[in-house]
Amino acid sequence: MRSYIKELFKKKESEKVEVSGWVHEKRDLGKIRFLILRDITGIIQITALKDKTKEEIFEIMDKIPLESVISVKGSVKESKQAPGGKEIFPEKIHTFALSEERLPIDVSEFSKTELSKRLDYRFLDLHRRKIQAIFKIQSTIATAFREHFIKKGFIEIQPPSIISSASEGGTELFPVKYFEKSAYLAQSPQLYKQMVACSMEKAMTITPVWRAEKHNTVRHLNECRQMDIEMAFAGQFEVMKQLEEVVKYIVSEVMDKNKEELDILKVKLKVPEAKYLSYEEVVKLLKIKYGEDLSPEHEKLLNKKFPDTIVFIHSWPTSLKPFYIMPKNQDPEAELSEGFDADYKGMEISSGGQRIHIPELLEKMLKKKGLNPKNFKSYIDSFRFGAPKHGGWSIGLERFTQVLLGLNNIREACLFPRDRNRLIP
Ligand code: AMO
Repeated sequence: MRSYIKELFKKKESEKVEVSGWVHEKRDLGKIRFLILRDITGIIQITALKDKTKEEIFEIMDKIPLESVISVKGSVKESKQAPGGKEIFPEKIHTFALSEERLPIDVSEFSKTELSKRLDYRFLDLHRRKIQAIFKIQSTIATAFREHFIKKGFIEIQPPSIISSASEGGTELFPVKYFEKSAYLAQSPQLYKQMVACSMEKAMTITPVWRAEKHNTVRHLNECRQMDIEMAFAGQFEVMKQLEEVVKYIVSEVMDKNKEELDILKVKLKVPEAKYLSYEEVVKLLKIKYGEDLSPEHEKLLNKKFPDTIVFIHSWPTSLKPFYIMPKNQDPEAELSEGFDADYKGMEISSGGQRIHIPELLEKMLKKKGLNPKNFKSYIDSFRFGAPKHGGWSIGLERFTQVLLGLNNIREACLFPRDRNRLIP
């Protein structure tokens, strides 16, 4: 029966084993052949000595192209030189799938193939241990997020992906053909999670969203996944506290569950501190113009001042926040709002705040933003039948993975990125 490579390191000397995986590396030292076999749990050395191994096995080890899939039956040997201290002496090798001799990208540990070429062959790029480490960690992030909020009594919701009008001002929409109506791909679960919070109180979701922004940056995708919460009877400070707690939990889970992956990526983590500053305090601290958004340079500066800290910037100007964010004192003329952003390691990871749950105020704020309340009728109506104060936020899953692991480009944190120029694979 097949064993995973990780389990082999617990086996006794001379124990018979069978392993399957990909040919990771090969070396020919005259009378010895080394082959490194890889599966999802690790790598192990297969060592064949000319006078102790069948001719046919030696031949297969000579000819088999890198990344081919094989299974090896043999016995475990202790070895000081082998990675992990154990190796296998092969008695039988079976070839499951031959790879083509010439690989279109370099998949070795020190691969220098540029990102865009790697993404053209992402399916092969995913053979690399470094890349696998990123997505194993991303799986921990999403699982920790879900676990944390389920334990707190949140319900997981599945919002629609096809919507009839914009939910985030400022970003563009992808139109879709929807029978006789015009429809769009969802930019956010925003309006739906609010409706759920106003009935079922505590909602969470991990869901894809689409943004038709034309710019091409290292921190934006046109399709990304968002991890959102929304809760009733909460203002911006209550939901920021929820964010602080979950980010700390996610980081501690990654530190605990992904030691090997962090080693492979050479990333050292610390559970972050939290700092709460108002927008006005940040304007003074960074000497920026009041009413301006933070630039990437400002975010980096903030990280220098508060390293390993989630920096919450609360009470933003209404003009810089979407229409659904509550203005201070429920006053449509208020300059400041109950909206916030959270920065970590020099980049925005999340934004959110308290929402408007008063239909008349919502209509006024929509108009102030140049939007037509008629297009939001059912959303506005949802607050006419018993809607409490509520708030929430969203963390971008790929953005958070990028930030946590210090990746230069968000595309590294997305399995199959969709951007202006990329729809394949
Ligand atoms: P916002 O648009 O700020 O807010 O998005 C929240 C978080 O989602 C991630 N994100 C993105 N990641 C990659 N590519 C993109 N194009 C992209 N756009 C956003 C970021 C960002 O901080 N509905 C509100 C949230 C709320 O108020 O609950 C919203 O979507 O990490």
